[in-house]
Amino acid sequence: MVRNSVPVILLINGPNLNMLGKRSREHYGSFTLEQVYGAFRTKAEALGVEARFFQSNSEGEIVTAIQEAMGYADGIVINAGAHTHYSYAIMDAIEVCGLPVMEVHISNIHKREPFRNVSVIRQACVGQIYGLGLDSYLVGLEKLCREHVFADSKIAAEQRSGDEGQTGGLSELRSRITEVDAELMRVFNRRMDLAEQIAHLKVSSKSAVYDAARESEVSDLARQRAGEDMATRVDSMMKTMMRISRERQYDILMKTDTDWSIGRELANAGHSLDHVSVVAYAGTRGSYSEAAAKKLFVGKELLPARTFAAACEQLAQKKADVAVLPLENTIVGSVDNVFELLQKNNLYIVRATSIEVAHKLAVIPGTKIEDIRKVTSHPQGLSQCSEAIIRNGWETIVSDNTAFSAQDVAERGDFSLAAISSEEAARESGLEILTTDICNADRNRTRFIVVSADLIITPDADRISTLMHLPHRSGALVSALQVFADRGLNLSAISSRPIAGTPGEYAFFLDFICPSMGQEALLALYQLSFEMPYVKVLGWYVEE
Ligand code: CA2
Repeated sequence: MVRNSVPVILLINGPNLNMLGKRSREHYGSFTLEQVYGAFRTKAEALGVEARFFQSNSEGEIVTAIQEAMGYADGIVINAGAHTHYSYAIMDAIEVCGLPVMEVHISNIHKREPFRNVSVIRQACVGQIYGLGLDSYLVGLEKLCREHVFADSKIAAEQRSGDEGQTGGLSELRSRITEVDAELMRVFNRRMDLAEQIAHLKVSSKSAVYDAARESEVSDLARQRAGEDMATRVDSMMKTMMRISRERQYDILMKTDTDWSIGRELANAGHSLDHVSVVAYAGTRGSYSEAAAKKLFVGKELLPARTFAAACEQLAQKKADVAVLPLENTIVGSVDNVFELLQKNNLYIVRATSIEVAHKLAVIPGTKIEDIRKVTSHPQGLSQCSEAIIRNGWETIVSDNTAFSAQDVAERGDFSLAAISSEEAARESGLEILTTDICNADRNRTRFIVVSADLIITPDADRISTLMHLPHRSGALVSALQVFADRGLNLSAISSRPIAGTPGEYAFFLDFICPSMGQEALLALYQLSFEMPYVKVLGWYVEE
């Protein structure tokens, strides 16, 4: 058999499609089958293939047409009409013919009656295009040619011409990709220009940038155009495109928005910590919080408090200017209730630091390790030393603070009780330190934050801490993070907490590296303040 040098594509239309344009315009539009043939022929010419046509209302004739196509065609586009949903004979014929066959439908069969959602021929076809009206035929033809007919003949040509051919093929394909990329850039820029024009319209009409209904419409259309096999990828590409378009729009809108509450709050923030003269901290002499407070505020008055909450209370009562609280530890993660305290007392983070936490086993002088039955410390201290506690079978007693636990041991004078505290706290209480490794890891560090009742953004600030409530929809966290990533901001910490009273919903604490009042961070916050249910800046500060 002598094959045509121009690939031949057969278009098959099944039962009732000869009636197109005559009735049922609601689902199938007003175009006729003749018009479909005309558009298909024009597209085929543009693609460099020859189009042939076949229509029948009979299943057997369609089977025969498919079998005969094996003798002259390079691919088939088929709208099998209602046979789509039940003709195993047509499915078998497609499978047997060995040609690439693209299934097309004028209407969106997946959004119609349940019996139309099923296509028994789908598994034998290379793809399925639906819901684009007459365009389904053209998109189907183009996809069939580009991804199957041309690709197959290219591979065959390369196989025929051996290694040399393969190298030439690769570089040619790459240069074609470069051309496509250039084309993509042009299209992308056009889309951004349109997004900008929309932004200017929205400035005057004061309407929202994010329009969920419009975005899902764009997504749906893109999925249908892409066909089933590429739908998810194309959808994710379109979502990225829409997010970038929104970002462009927010860039324009923020310039003229005087009513942005986070922006106002940031603009009214203080710029210096010079006024700080009293620093509250949880614990007593020798506690790790005291060490952090001394490191951060050299020579200032330090005000001890029994608990973290009591340290925050000192702020409320204006007895202290700032409070130092532990936030997270390298072994056990975040310190319970500090995030809650921040929210409850409406406090801001104004500085941070990290210190080495070297726990010691502190006992009444003369106590031997074998005498110990119980250990006492703050829950953090107990967790950070959990392995030694379990190994020795010690009972645990919870204390408000590691330094208080050392005081307790000294006051009780009990040889069977040891405190887990710093060396300094042990010394302060006149305890002795037993030389035994008790911490779960060699290096143990805790990060402390300085909190204040006012937002203070010092010029050396290099990170921002935010609190966000995310909507209950798939990909919400990713899209929030993406807004920062698109603006070149690096995520430096992330943690989440359930939102009290709303089971299944979470608050996210997200930290990003960015300079004081950096424009990119401001734009990201501006965008998210419209797109997320709740956004708060917890602080913009430096970590020493
Ligand atoms: O959406 C499509 O292209 C269909 O394949 C069309 C078939 C239908 O059975 C499939 O479920 C989906 C039906 C074509 C009937 O065409 C008519 C055209 C004009 C007037 C009446 C029917």
